[in-house]
Formats: sequence, structure tokens, C-alpha cells
Amino acid sequence: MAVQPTPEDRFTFGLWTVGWTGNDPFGVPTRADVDPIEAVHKLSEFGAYGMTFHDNDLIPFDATAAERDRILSDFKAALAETGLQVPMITTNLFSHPVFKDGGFTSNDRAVRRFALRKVLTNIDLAAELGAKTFVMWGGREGSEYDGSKDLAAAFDRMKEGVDTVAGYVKEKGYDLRLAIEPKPNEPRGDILLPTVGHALAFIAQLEHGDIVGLNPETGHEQMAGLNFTHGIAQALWAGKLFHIDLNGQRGIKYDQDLVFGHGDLTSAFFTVDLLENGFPNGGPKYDGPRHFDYKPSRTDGYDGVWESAKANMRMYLLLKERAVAFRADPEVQEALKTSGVFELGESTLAAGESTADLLADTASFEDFDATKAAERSFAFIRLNQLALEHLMGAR
Ligand code: XLS
Ligand code: MG
Ligand code: MG
Repeated sequence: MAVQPTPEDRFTFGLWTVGWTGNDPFGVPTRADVDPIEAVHKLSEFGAYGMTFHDNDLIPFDATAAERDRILSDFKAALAETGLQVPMITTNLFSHPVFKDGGFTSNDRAVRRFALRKVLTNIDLAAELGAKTFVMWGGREGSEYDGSKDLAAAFDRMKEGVDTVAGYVKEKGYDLRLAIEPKPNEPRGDILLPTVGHALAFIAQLEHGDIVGLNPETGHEQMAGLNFTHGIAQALWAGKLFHIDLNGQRGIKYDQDLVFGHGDLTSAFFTVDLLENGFPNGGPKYDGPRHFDYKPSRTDGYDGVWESAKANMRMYLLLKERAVAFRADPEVQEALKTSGVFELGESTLAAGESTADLLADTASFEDFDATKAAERSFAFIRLNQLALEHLMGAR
């Protein structure tokens, strides 16, 4: 089937995705470094909307000010030439050995101050490039041994760090929001803010939580055995789905970062259904970039790298086509109705009904026939079969 991505689809890629050279804990790189300028041209040629990056994907950790300026000016020239946008940037607080015990929550205060300075510099760069989202993935904010961290102090320092950065964004008047990216483990044994739920609860404790939301990643929730679509649904419902990292994962294991849809395909279908069609009873919808955070397998050369970039967009567009057809199918609408999906959109108490009114309503309890109500078949299997048939192109 012919699908052609265009910038209107708002597909974006991390420079570190197509730029991953294949090094893993057991092996050295299998590919040469990618030239960021070439990556800009390739992605734009394929129909992507934008590119994202960690500061050090583009600018080496130890670059001089002059080197930094030259790299940025070449990069900006490539962006201007292609029209590719930079809607998000993020900071590398995990590669350099100085961050081996974390950035914002390192036990070493001098490291924490250095990490904060690194992030604040990068916030200025985000604003300069017109990014609207600043992702914060705390890959090294965690531990291997429970006794090595005062966890309450670690949460205090994490809060202090995020609030300092958010306060700086406000002080500068930047049109930028922060998005925390949860992950349960890897590279640390356990990472703080391991899931969407933990991160949402953390944001509620912040002073500047109004401009702090989430950047959930498909595989990160699935590494914990959790349902990614449920995770982004709760973030959306809370008004906190600021950005999204789409990829593929097969069950509870290391972070596979497969092409989107190459992991749990059924889950990917429902993710796209939610992103494109929204909740069946209405409600908040995601309108940000569709950002791919994947790793082209180290078995592949650059032919495979570029093909895999296209594959992410193609998988998304094919799933979108299937998800739109699913919702438009009159049989599906009928099945949704039979299953009570629209009934769930009705408030449980009537408009203006008080708790006293409910207590006085004998039909709701004293005269309620629980045995009869229990006989209802929700017909969820038929509904799911319809979804899978649409997904398989059988309808
Ligand atoms: C790693 C994360 C990382 C973030 C950005 O697992 O997915 O790539 O998205 O730092
Ligand atoms: Mg990942
Ligand atoms: Mg990610």
C-alpha cells in the first residue's frame, strides 16, 4: 500500500536513533558515525517534520565555544535549507563518567550543580532553536543498591532540579515546557520515576508543575509489563501528555527500541487509535509531534538504518489508516454501543443529583436486581475481533 509521509504528519526522530552506531554492553559499534547534516537531509527527504537531539549528540561534551558555534551554525544552515524543525531537545546527563551516580540526584553535590548548569545552557539552546518541549530522561538517576541512596533526599533533589529548570524557563519567558520521561531500569538497576504513574505523582509535588508534563515511551512502560496505551491515556486525561516516544518492545526485557509496531502490534494499533481518533466519548487529544525513539538493529548497515527510519513512519501511517477505518465501520460503532463504551461516558450521578438523592434512590440499591444485571454480556470479544480484523486488513 502506498503511504507517503509529509511534514503535516509531524513525524520526528532523535538524532541518536539513526545515529546509533550499534555499541552495546557486549560489543563495539558495528556502524560508522552518522553525519548529523546528512541525517537532516535524509529525514527531510523521507518526509519527516523534525529532528530532536541531546546536546552531546550534536556538540561533543568537551567542545570549545568556537567548535560549538561552528557546529550549531552548520546545523542551522541544514535546517534552513531543508525546512526541518527542532520541536524538542534534551540533555545528556548519562554518558560521561561524571554522571555515573546521576545528574540531579548524584550523591556528589558538585556533580549536581554541574548537571544543573549543563541543563540550563541547553534550555537556552532549546529556546534559540524554537523547540517547544524539553525532555528530561533521568537515565542515571537511580541505584543498584537500596542502601546507597537516601530516597527522600533523592526526591527532594530531583524536585529541586526540575523546579530550578522550570523556574528558569518562566524567568526567561521562554515558550517551552518540560517533559519527564519515565523508565523503570537500564542503565541503572532501578531508575527514579520508573513509570508514567510515578512521574505524574512527582509532578503534582512541584512548585512549577504547570509547565512540567510527560514524555512516555512505548517500550519503557512495556519493560515494566504495563499497558502503554493506558499510560498515555492517563497522561492525556491529566493534561500532561506533552510529548511521546514511539517504538517497539517485546515483553519484559532490556530496552529493545525496535521500530514502532515491530513489538506489540496490537498495542501499537490501540496507541495510534487513541492518538488519531481520541477517546470514544471525547476528551483531550494529543496534538504534538509523533516522535520515534528507536534503535536500528546493529545487524544492519546504513541501508537498513535509512529503511528503518522510513519503516517507523510507514507503520504509523498504515496503523492510522486501519484505526480510522475501525472507528468508521458501522458494525464497530454498533459493537461499541453493545459493549457499553458510550454508557461509560455518562456521569454516574445525574446532573444536580446529590449523595443524599442517591442514598434515597431505592432503584439504585434496595430494588436493584444484581443477579439480573450480572447476566449482561458485554461482548468485548466481538469488539476486539473487529479491531483485530481491521488491523489485519481483513475488513
Ligand atoms: C532511553 C531514552 C532516551 C530519552 C532521551 O532509554 O529513551 O533516549 O528518550 O534521553
Ligand atoms: Mg527506549
Ligand atoms: Mg526515549
